[in-house]
Amino acid sequence: MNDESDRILPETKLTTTKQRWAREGKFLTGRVTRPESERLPPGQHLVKDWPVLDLGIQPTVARETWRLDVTGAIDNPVSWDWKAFMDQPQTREVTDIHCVTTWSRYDNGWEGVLTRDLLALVEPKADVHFVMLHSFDGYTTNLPLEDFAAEDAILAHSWNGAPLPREHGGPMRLVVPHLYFWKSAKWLKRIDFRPADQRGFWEERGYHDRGDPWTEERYSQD
Ligand SMILES: Nc1nc2c(c(=O)[nH]1)N[C@H]1C(S)=C(S)[C@@H](COP(=O)(O)O)O[C@H]1N2
Ligand SMILES: [Mo]
Repeated sequence: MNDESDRILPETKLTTTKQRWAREGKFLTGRVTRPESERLPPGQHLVKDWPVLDLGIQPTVARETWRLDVTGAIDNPVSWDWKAFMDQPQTREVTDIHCVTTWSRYDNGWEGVLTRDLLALVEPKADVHFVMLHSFDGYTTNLPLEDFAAEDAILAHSWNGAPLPREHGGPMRLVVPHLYFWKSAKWLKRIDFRPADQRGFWEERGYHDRGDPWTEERYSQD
């Protein structure tokens, strides 16, 4: 901007320091939270440890052979090896976990690729409304596109500063913080964009199609 009025603003030490903070993102925690009073969804209790829940198979997926395929009704299908995945823009954030078995865990630090950055790259076609996630253990789970595209949904390879442990879905899992944790597929291998909804593993077995913890969408009504 070369507007004259810009130049007569005083440049004090404080204003230049504050401009630097804005550039550097100082004090940004990356945290996405509700007011403390609304932080724990109904029927949940807090845990400090991190429980492991899965189908009993914890696949060993080496980074050397790992691949992520992004398929379906999209303009630019991708198949990433580990390097290609790590070459994508990386984001850090801190979010809470809410499991349908009633435990919640606060302040989990994730690092990985935001689903929004993936969406910008693959460009789903206009008729895409759902996403099906496929994992290396055979697990599947489905999401409406808007939930997959939440601003804090992330393809996470690290937790609290270290590589995501295998039992929690390493080398890479999805994390969708605003839904029950069964939507957060561990050991993710394929993301499939589709016009129509189809139920995943738990959704076929009595769990809710969407899984919003704030309205206790725990079980399916039909
Ligand atoms: N691939 C895969 N992802 C999965 C599951 C699974 O069995 N396989 N279980 C889901 C369920 S029911 C929960 S509660 C969380 C548990 O994640 P955690 O073991 O890291 O706590 O993973 C979800 N993602
Ligand atoms: Mo779960």
